[in-house]
Amino acid sequence: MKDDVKARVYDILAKAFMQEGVRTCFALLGDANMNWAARLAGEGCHMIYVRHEHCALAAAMAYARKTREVGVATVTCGPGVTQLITALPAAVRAHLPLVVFAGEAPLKSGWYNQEIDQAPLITATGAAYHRLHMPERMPVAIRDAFLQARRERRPVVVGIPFDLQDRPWNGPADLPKPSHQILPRPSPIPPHPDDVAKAAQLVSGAERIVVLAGLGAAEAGAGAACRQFAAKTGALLATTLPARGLFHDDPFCIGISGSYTPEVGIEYLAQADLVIAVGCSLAYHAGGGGQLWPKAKMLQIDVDPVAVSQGQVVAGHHLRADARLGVEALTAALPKGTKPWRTDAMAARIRDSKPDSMKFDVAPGLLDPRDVIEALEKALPGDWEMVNSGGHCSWFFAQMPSRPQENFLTIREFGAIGNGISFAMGVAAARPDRTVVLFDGDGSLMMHVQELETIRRHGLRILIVVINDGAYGSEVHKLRSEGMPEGGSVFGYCDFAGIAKGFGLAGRTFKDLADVSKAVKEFGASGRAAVWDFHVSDKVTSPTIRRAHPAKTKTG
Ligand SMILES: Cc1ncc(C[n+]2csc(CCOP(=O)(O)OP(=O)(O)O)c2C)c(N)n1
Ligand SMILES: [Mg+2]
Repeated sequence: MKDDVKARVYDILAKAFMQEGVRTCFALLGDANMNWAARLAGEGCHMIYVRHEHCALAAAMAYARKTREVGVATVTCGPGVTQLITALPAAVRAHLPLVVFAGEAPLKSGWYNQEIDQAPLITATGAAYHRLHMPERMPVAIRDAFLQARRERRPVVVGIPFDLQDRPWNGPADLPKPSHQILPRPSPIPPHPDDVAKAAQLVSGAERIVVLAGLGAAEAGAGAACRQFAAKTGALLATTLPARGLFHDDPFCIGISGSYTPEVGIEYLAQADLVIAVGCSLAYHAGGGGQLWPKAKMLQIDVDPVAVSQGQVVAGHHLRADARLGVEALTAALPKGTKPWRTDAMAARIRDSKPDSMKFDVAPGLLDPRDVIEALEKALPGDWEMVNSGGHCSWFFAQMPSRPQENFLTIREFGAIGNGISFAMGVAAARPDRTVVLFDGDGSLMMHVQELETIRRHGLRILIVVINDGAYGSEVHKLRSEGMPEGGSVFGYCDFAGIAKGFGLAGRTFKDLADVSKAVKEFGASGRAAVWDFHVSDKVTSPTIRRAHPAKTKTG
């Protein structure tokens, strides 16, 4: 029987989320979450209603990365939950704290068409799943879900049968203290002096040092310490892809280390005799699978150093510490006047070299993607937020070295395409005062193109740059290198400007680059979201593909 006066469980659950500090929730509604979501909105939470559950979760991932808070999404039971299965592994691998409010099928029915055993689906992705089946304990369970997400830095999905959500509230009047009030806040870990002495000895014996900073270095605020260390030792600086821009204005930064290393960077990394990885998990791609610095010893400075990462023995020397404190202590322990590798001539080469100088034949009417990125790098304001997606084209748009790390986001840990538009929405929600620029491929954008409607409806200020080669370029280039027919990966240049207009956004096709600066100014003044479609040649092959997939057969 309905009780219209008494609070219901979903009312209390909405309050429990609000007192966890949730101010934005990415949602797609159904029977099993809509009452709760309506109450959450009523409590003042900013709801972003997307068109696919995957996009709700992916947007929450970007939101969590940008705000360093817990990202929140909600889906209905059954088909709402199964849609999460591609985003969750990426969130797990990227160590993103998320809480997902998921409905579950009602307990009272003997049969329900959307019923599925949700827990094993979710736990198979590496996320945690909690069934909340005791209404009186649910606020504590929500608090614990936030605690777990924060402490373990991973997604936690709470599944709540919707008949239980609908019941009158019979639990305690007061909510438990929220997670952020009871979470331990340990201070950054200083290094042990013995480890510092050993690391200093290693550094003193090296002549060509590269400091490789990861996202952990950025999060620990270790950027300045790394620069000081590099200045004292004459070292060069590099970052992983997600930490791009941490040294954006340092003349001795060779750019990204890994699959996206520019030409000059590859040359210098190959000469290194010591790589110092700071706040960096040493993922497979960061060192080009061990190929990029064949002569170098490896010292890892990290709160959780490892010997083996992603199937490879990575670091033989370790300094356990907070990234900033570790680098500062190491710098202080070094004598002045170590042999510097860096020279003014190197800085000039780093500044003046193209990321990739290979020549290709580009057919008239098409663009070289490298020129597109060079033009945008010059034209786009430095304080706009940059979001990078995946695909073959991601090599090209990785090459924008002038942009600071705090304005950059990419999450690539599961290697899935189709996330760019969601990540851009998450960043736009996290930084509503900023303009967001998404760089995406045509295939990736097409995978969740329905979200253009969400962007328009919520008035999100996003410029989508499509590097459109009319194909799944990654597959095309690999198939070509094998001498295989590429037909199944070629789609032709679809009209993204027309598609954008159909969704109520501005759209434009670029056949040349003469107007890019003017277009950027017009876009900035318009206040509208837009899709810019750059038709590029599929003949321009990235260095990564050329290295990993050299042509086996001439295809002509
Ligand atoms: C969800 C998912 N499906 C398929 C793939 C395989 N895949 C990797 S790159 C790619 C092509 C992406 O095309 P596009 O976005 O146009 O970028 P391009 O490679 O053409 O530059 C595909 C299909 C994937 N990584 N993720
Ligand atoms: Mg493409």
